[in-house]
Formats: sequence, structure tokens, C-alpha cells
Amino acid sequence: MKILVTGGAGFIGSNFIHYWLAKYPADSIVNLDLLTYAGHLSSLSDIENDPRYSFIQGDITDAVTVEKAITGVDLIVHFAAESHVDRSILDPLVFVRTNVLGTQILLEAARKHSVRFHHVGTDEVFGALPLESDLKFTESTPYDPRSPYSASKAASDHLVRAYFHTFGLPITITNCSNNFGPFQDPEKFISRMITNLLTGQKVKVYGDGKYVRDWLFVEDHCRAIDEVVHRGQVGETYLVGGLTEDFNNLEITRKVLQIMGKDDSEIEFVTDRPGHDRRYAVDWSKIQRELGWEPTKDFDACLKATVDWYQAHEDWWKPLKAQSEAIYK
Ligand code: NAD
Ligand code: TDX
Repeated sequence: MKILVTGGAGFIGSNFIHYWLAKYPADSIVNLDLLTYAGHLSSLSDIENDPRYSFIQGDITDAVTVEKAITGVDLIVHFAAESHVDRSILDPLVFVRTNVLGTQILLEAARKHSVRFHHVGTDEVFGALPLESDLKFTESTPYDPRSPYSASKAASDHLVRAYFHTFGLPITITNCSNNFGPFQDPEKFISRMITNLLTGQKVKVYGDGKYVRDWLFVEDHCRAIDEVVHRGQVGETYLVGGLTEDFNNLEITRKVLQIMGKDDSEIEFVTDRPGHDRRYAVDWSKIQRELGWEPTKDFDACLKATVDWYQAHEDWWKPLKAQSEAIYK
């Protein structure tokens, strides 16, 4: 199989390329990535000369580039997006451009060439759950996005389904919860926290810290996409989530502090994010029931492995750190 991965120089895309080439030695991957601030070829330096891998620097909103990249491709796995909620509050336009228009351009190319399309979505499209509840998002939860990021991702999900219903394009969608792990840009909560601590800065906790995310180790996400691509039902959506038992941001912070031998004096409460979604929780029983997927990893062990990875890969994240902090100045 020849796969077009979009956004393969980003966090999840680069983990996915590593995962796939290791598991399926006969497959090849074309990585189409614009290399925005979030795209890092340093995440793929170990495979840059692998004959099964090729890279095209280009924009998914550019139909000519996409047409070139799709040649001979059997499957598109679409990760490319503007992905950071805080940035979407500062500059929403590029989120609409990349996440909505870019997805449409790819869908159109996939339609023209009859290519199977897997869309990587987020649980944020479903809005926010109350803190004191055991409610979870399911595949039938109504969409209720609340940030420019989640609104643009919601629009892209709708377009993907529209291409299935209107044009019969063979699509699948996964909506996944918060990922963490190696190669995550230091702008996101866990990677920012670890790299702040490694550079003598405090952990910045938004608001009261009582915000809940459904954390998933990135490799588990890659495995879920693998299952859906191979055995998922065309036209269907699968929710993907973790096993973190409703730890809030403050509890996650304390776990990282403990792993790194630090204490609460490293916590700084800062101004809250506007429109901050209180709680996300994902019911992933459909993918478990139909495809046998479940998050197998122990959360604490994955968190420790992630801290270890950042400690050992300063050369990867140090050059990115000043830029990721600049948006908060
Ligand atoms: P990321 O920001 O780390 O990477 C995005 C990649 O897309 C970068 O390499 C960037 O250069 C590329 N890109 C951006 N605009 C582009 C364009 N116009 N053309 C081509 N490439 C472009 O993102 P991520 O965290 O790896 O997320 C990947 C996907 O997974 C996104 O669609 C995101 O919405 C979704 N998702 C992320 C999470 C998470 O926790 N990170 C959870 C659920 C879903
Ligand atoms: O410094 C911080 N301090 C803090 O308290 C940062 C960066 C975040 N936070 C909080 C905000 C959230 O409650 O931590 C939580 C996680 O924040 P992010 O890492 O920015 O992730 P989130 O906004 O939940 O969105 C992420 O998960 C879903 C990804 O960025 C999205 O791309 C994905 O779709």
C-alpha cells in the first residue's frame, strides 16, 4: 500500500509514520507537510533516507501540490491541521483556511482519484462536559464546538461525511482525545510543562486547574487509526480515548512534578483561556466492540516515558521552546 500522510512532520503524524513503517515493511509513505511552526523534519531524521519514505513540502490548500502528491496513492491519512487552541484564539483565520479549505481540497483530489480517505478528528468537536458528572462523548453526541479550532475541525468532519454521502467517497473518521508522548511541540500542556521544568521555569496552570482531559498515549492513537483503516466500516466514525480516570490538570501537573522530583512551588496559576472547555471524556466502546481496540498502556508509565524522552532529547525541543513561549508574551 502507498499512503499519503498529510501533516507527517507534526506530533501525531511523525509518530504515525514511525509506527507504520515499523509495522508494515512493504508499505510506502509520502509525507505532505507545509512545515509551519509546528512541522519539524527533525522528528523524521532517522528515516529521511529510507526508500519507502518521501517528503513533499507543500500546502494542502494548494490543489496543484495535492494533485502531485496523490499520484499512485491507495490511502490518505489526513493529520495536517492547525492544532493549538490558544493560537486559534489569537488568529482564527488560518484555522479555517487549513482545517476547512485544506480538507476540502484533499477530499476533492481523493474523489477524483478514488482514494480511500481517513480523517483524523478531535473530541473537542463535541464541546464540554460538566465537571461533576460521569457523562462521556459518544459517536451520537451532537456537535457543539466552542473554540475557533474545534469549530474548524467540526466543519472538516462534516465535509468528510458529506463526501461519503454525496459522492460515495470511501471515508472513515476517528475523533480522538488529548494525545501526549514523544515529538509533541512544547506548546501543548504536558510537553510545555516538562520543558518549562527542564529550563527552570514554572508550570503554567490555567485558571483553577480543575479542567479535565482524556489523555491518550500517542502510540495508542496510531494503533487505533491502523485498526480503523484496515477493518473499520467505510462511512463510519470511531471515538478514541484513554484511561486517565478524570485526572484534572492540577493532578496531571503533580504527577509530572513527582516524576521529576519537584514540588508544588513550581506551579504558577495564570489567566484562564477564554471559553476554556471544562471536561472531555470519551466513550470508546464502539471501536473496542467492533475492532478490538483499547488503550493498553499504563498512564503513569507512559507519562514517565514521556518525561524521560524530553530529558534525553533536548536537542529536539530546545530550538522550538522560545517560539512556542512567544505567543504568551
Ligand atoms: P501538530 O500541530 O503537531 O502538526 C500539524 C502538522 O500539520 C505540522 O507538521 C504542520 O506543518 C502541518 N500543516 C499545518 N498546516 C498545513 C498545511 N496547510 N498544509 C500542509 N501541512 C500543514 O498537530 P498534531 O497534534 O500532530 O495533530 C494532528 C491531527 O490530529 C490534527 O488534525 C489534530 O486536529 C488532530 N488531533 C490532535 C490531538 C492532540 O492531542 N494533539 C488530539 C485529537 C486530534
Ligand atoms: O500551559 C498550559 N497550561 C494549561 O493549564 C497549556 C498549554 C494548557 N493548559 C490546559 C488547557 C487544557 O485544559 O491544559 C489542558 C490541555 O491543553 P492543550 O495541551 O492546549 O490541549 P487542548 O486545548 O485540550 O487540545 C488538545 O487536545 C485535543 C490538542 O491541542 C488538540 O489539537 C486536540 O484536538
